[in-house]
Amino acid sequence: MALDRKPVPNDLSAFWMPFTANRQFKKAPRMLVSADRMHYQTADGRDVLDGTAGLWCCNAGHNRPKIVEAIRQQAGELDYAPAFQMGHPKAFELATALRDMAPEGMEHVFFTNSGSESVETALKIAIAYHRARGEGSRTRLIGRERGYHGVNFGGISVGGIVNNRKVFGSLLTGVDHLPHTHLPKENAFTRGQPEHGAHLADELEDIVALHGAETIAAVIVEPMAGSTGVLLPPKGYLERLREITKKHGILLIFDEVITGFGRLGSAFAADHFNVQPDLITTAKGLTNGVIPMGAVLATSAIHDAFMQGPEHLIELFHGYTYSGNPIASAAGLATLETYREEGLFERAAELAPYWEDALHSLKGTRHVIDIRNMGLIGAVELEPIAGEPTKRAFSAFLKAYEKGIMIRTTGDIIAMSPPLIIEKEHIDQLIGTLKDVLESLD
Ligand code: PXG
Repeated sequence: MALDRKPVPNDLSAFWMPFTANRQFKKAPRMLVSADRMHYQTADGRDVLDGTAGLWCCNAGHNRPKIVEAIRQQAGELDYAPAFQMGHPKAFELATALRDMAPEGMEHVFFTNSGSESVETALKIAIAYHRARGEGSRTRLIGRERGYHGVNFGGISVGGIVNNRKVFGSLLTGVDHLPHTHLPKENAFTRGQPEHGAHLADELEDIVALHGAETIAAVIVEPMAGSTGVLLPPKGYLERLREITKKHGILLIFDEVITGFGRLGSAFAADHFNVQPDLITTAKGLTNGVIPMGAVLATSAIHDAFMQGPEHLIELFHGYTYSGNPIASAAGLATLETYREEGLFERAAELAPYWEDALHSLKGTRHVIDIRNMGLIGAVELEPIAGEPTKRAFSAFLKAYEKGIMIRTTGDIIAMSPPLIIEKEHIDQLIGTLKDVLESLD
């Protein structure tokens, strides 16, 4: 049925695909042609259950009427307005709506077009903030091993994924890294936050002792590391990081590109863990993934540090052609309304125990060496094939797709993050199919 309406292109060569094995893909393409609520439809006419909310972004599911209509209407009313020295109402409305949803104290919103741009923006704001306050020596940025902060130069510099860094030259200077918090020996098969590892935050004291606090602008971490396999913060870890950063006048940036907008059962991870950062980066779920948009949330203390000097001068020399784009803003407003009207964050929290039980029922399944979960996110770690890391999990991904479920893999870890509208029977299907797939793998 899908085939006669949406033919598959017969030339795949021009599109250089992102983060994809291009040659392998083009020999056996996996083509999605439509989507509705919890399902994608493939070019060969099959339904595939979306176990990943696209790429962790379609938190309200697909083809949601309010969002679709808002985009349609906005395109016909005001398609584009200059982003610098001009405004349009929806960007201001969305900033206010975001502030109202954001953790206490996050009073201001800077719009970007992606998570990567949100990260660059936050890092630049952090450095410029210190300079605006007369602490121009604070330029150093601290990230963490196994951190993912997008693909631009700042983000890969503070990030901690070797393949995203090693072929791209010398990166930013003045960057250091905290150790990651993944301790499988101590914490395997923990439900929710692991017990062990809070002490790893104390490594920040060593970094401060090495470089001097007066050279450090900010620490950036994902409150829960998504891309490198759902690594949850050990109990007490984020609190400790907040304590140490505060003590030394260092800003704390939470990269909530994945954890924002209900993934953990609260609007933001900062709420969920009750730890207040200075800056929050977002994207993805802000527009339900439908139109590219990101945002950086900042406290008044940070914003106000820039609001000095003559009023006719630009306070921050930063921004994008599409910052607060009208159609993206309309999509964002409709998305936040959908989350609110349907109580989707609360729904995620309510479903979390069912999700947790379902995921952990995979303990004992062939190849499974760890399971991690929180809110509506989960990871199943597999024993790698000796000498061929990533191969087993990628085989699982291919088989799962054939059997009608979409999962993500990173290394030998399977990650799942379904739309927050998921029903219990979908969870059963997702986990049941995954079990069959794992049992069938070499
Ligand atoms: N920060 C975090 C924490 C992210 O997860 C980005 C920044 C960059 O966002 P953009 O919009 O520039 O892609 C991300 C993105 C995966 C996967 O499967 C994860 C992301 C993107 C694509 C795939 O792990 N995270």
